[in-house]
This record gives sequence, structure tokens and C-alpha cells, in this order.
Amino acid sequence: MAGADGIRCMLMRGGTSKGAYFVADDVPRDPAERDDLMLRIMGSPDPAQIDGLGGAHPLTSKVAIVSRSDEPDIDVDYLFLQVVVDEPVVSDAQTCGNLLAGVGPFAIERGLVEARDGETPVRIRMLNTGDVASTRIRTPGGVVEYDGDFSIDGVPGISCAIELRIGGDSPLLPTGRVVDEIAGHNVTLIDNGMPVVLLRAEEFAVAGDEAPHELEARPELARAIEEIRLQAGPLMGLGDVAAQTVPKMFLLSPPRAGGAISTRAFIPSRVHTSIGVLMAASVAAGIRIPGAVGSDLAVRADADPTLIEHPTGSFPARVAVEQRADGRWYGTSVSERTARKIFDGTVFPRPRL
Ligand code: NQM
Repeated sequence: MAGADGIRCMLMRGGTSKGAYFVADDVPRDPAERDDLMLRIMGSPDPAQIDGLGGAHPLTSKVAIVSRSDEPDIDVDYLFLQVVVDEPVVSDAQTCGNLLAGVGPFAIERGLVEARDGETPVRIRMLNTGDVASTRIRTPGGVVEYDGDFSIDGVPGISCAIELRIGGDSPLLPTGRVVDEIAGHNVTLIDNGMPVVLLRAEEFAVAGDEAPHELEARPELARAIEEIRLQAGPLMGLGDVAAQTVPKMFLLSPPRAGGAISTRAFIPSRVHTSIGVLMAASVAAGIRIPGAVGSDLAVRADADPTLIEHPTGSFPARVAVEQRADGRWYGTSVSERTARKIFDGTVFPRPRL
């Protein structure tokens, strides 16, 4: 640990999310102690997170803990923690593909991976899911380059592109079925890096082009979606998800802006202002499977990239899905993100309440 009071921390934007990045040796090993520390660093539980680093939204209340890996062919291990804004809960039940974009740069900045002159390859094991991501970080002169000419919807301005290749060896459909029925609705339960539930927006009186705050203002909608989520969790092998942030719930409707499908995502209580990286990979995989919920609403689902429309633009998801000899569907994804170092220093956690 870096002293009794302060802890070494880097605040980074990863894709369309923002989080606090730590080297594993700088935080407690014991999960209960570590989670308590993260609540105090982010300022949870408090809707405003006024006494911590958190930005009062799930997308800005995230933590990445990174260490050198002891696995062959892997450079670093990445543990993601979702710090719930207004409850004293820290969850490791999911990973985050957006913060993943910052892991390579962070690992190089902290000397966990030796920088090359030009480009530095980084192989990352995502401890939450067991999946492996490969990326290459621009490092001219051995220094991480954040500036560039690439833009992603949901983030103003341009930055250096970071490509993330993720291969999963787990079947895409955890129940083995393309469609299940929950609470009178046909649903597709799919996981191409992030467990998601695909629903037809029209069955919930949602057009599909509403702003996130409009959907959040409908308590009956939130209740109907949560009822389905609680039943989907155990079916997906996630156990009791009442206190978890997965699965993510997707309302799908026909595309409006030249993309493949329009999405609104409950993550799971707030509505995403765009879409998660691995969520987009899961949706893009789902709409390519014949008969899956949303596959009939989609236009050019098998284009490369598949454009997943969201509230602030569209996400170009590059996925491959295949049905193997065992009859099951498998998938991989490639995503382009950007990341930025915002500050590097020492964070002083709030005392225990
Ligand atoms: O799906 C939000 C995000 C995410 C997760 C969430 C993510 C992903 O947009 O890969 O990145 O987990 O609620 O950062």
C-alpha cells in the first residue's frame, strides 16, 4: 500500500466510461477490505458521491485493478469492480469492455508491461469472466500516445484508437435455447462477453428512440424489466442477481439511422447513455442468430461492422458467430475504443462512516 493515508491511483476515461485504476499491490488483497476501501474512494453510498471520485452515475463509478499476470502468454490481469452509486455494494460479477480500453495504457504507464518503440502489444486476462483480450497500444519512443484522430460516439473530440480483440470459448446461449419465455415475453439470453437479455421494445410500449431520462421516468417499465431480469439471472447461470449489475436488459427496435438495430439498455436500473463494448458485442451476436429476439427487426445484421444504434450515436461492433459441430453458437468480437489519462496521483479515501 502507498502509505497509510493515500493510495496511488490513476483516473482514466476508458471508452464511454470513467474509472479509477490501481496496481493490485497498492490495494488490500482481502476482497471485503478492498471493497470497503473502494466505497470510500468513490464516495458510495451517496447519490451524489460528493465525498469521493465517483461521478454519480454507474458509468463513472468504476474501478480497474491491474497486476502482472502469472499466466503464460498473458501480460496483465484485469479485475473490474462496479461500485454501486447509492448502495454500499461493490460487484465483481461483470467485466467492463470500456475500462478495458485503458488497461493497456495504464499497464505500460505503471511499468507492468515494457513499452516498445512504436507499438506495444498487451494481452489482458479479464479476471471477472476468464476471457482474454489482445490489444496494441501506440507507444512512439516508448511513451503511451493518447492523442489521435479517432472518435467514438458518446465522447467529444478525437483520440488515439485502441483495438480490442476478445475471443470467448464459452457458448453464446447459456440456456442452450435461442428463445426462452419469461413473464409472458419471448427473450433471448446471450453472452458474448457480457450477459444480456434481448427484448422487443414494442412489448413494453417503448418506441425505441426515447432519451434515457424518459425511460428512467417510467417506474412501471423499470418494474417489468426487473421482474424479467431476476428470472433471467439464474437461467443464465448467474445465480441470484438481485444485488448484481448483470444481466443487462436490452429493448430492441428497428434501426433509425442506417444501422442494424436500435437499442436502449437498462444497466440494470439506469439507462445507458450509449452502450457498453461487450454489450454491443452480445447484441450484435444475438441479432445474427436466426430466430433470436431482434433478429427479425435487424437490417444487415451481418455487415462488418454491425452498427448498433444507441442514444448518442452508434457502435460499430465487429463480431463473428458460428454454430459448431456440437450445435452450439460461439462468438468473438473486435472493438475500437479510445482512452485518456485524466490524472495520476494519490487518492485519499473518506474515513469509515
Ligand atoms: O459492456 C457499462 C460500459 C459498461 C460495460 C455497464 C461495458 C461493456 O458502458 O463492455 O463496457 O457495465 O453498466 O462501460
